[in-house]
Amino acid sequence: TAERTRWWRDDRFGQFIHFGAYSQLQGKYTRPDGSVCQDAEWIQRTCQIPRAEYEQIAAKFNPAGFDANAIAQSAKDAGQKYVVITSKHHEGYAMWPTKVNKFNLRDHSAFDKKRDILAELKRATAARDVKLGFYYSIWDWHDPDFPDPATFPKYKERMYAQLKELVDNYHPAVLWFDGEWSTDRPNNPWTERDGEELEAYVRGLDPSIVVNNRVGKRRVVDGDTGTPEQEIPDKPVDGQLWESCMTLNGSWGYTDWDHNWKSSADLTRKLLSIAGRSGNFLLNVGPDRNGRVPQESIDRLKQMGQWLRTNGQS
Ligand code: JFZ
Repeated sequence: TAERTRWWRDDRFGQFIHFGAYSQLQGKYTRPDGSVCQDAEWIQRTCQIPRAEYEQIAAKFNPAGFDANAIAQSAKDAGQKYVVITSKHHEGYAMWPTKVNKFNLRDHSAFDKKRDILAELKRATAARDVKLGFYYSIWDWHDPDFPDPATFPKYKERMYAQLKELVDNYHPAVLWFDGEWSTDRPNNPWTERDGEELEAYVRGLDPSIVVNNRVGKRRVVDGDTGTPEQEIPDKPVDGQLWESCMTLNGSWGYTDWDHNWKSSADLTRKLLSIAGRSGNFLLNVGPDRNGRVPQESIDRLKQMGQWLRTNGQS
């Protein structure tokens, strides 16, 4: 762990990106009766969007404005040394051309068939000496084999195959797991064994990948890094490395209604407070349906970078 996490412990500040088929809705779903339901990356569940309709929404997704160079440059300018993007969130939609299923940005969208945004982001970050990692949800709302204990092993095989694609094709520096806490399988939860096995699998694919603790249920012994969410802990749990992830407003995925932006002064104070406690800060942006990062986010990252440069921290 010490060797593997050296860069991560030095780098301190990263950019989280929540981007998926849910971004197409931009935080709003209009029900057949005309009433409006709001949420971000959880919108499918919160608003109980029928599966077939959600698939139709995903089929229209066309993030033509996604600009990997602009994103990588915004990270660079902010003083962020790594980027972690959602490769697959709970909705089950893969943001790369996976061969495991068709529910992905290549095969199930209105997007340019020649483009691969994870490959674009890999190139753009590498060119700027910024590392790239992937969020990957164990919980999958789209795969019918996920909730049923009898078929779960089949889902697991596909999940393993997808992770192998991600590692072999993009060589991520981080795998940021989530959704091991799924409530769809109350009687057959993600077990300690499942977590141990998945972590060992990832280590076997590439031992240099930094893995977060949500890979398993044991939180402290699993993975390399703890993941407090939207909070700054007083002290690390059992000496574990940790990374606070936070939103710039109140949402992970893009919404057109959340204007509750934190100030750049507040964000800079948070970064310093986290770094002072030897933690990492993973600060989130959510591109809109076109793939564009909101100007409010860009401005805040820029201001944080300016402060860091002026005060000799970057
Ligand atoms: C998860 C996701 O459900 C959410 O959409 C977002 O991606 C966030 C970064 O991660 O939400 C969580 C996960 C773990 C905890 C709380 C919310 N937790 O451990 O307290």
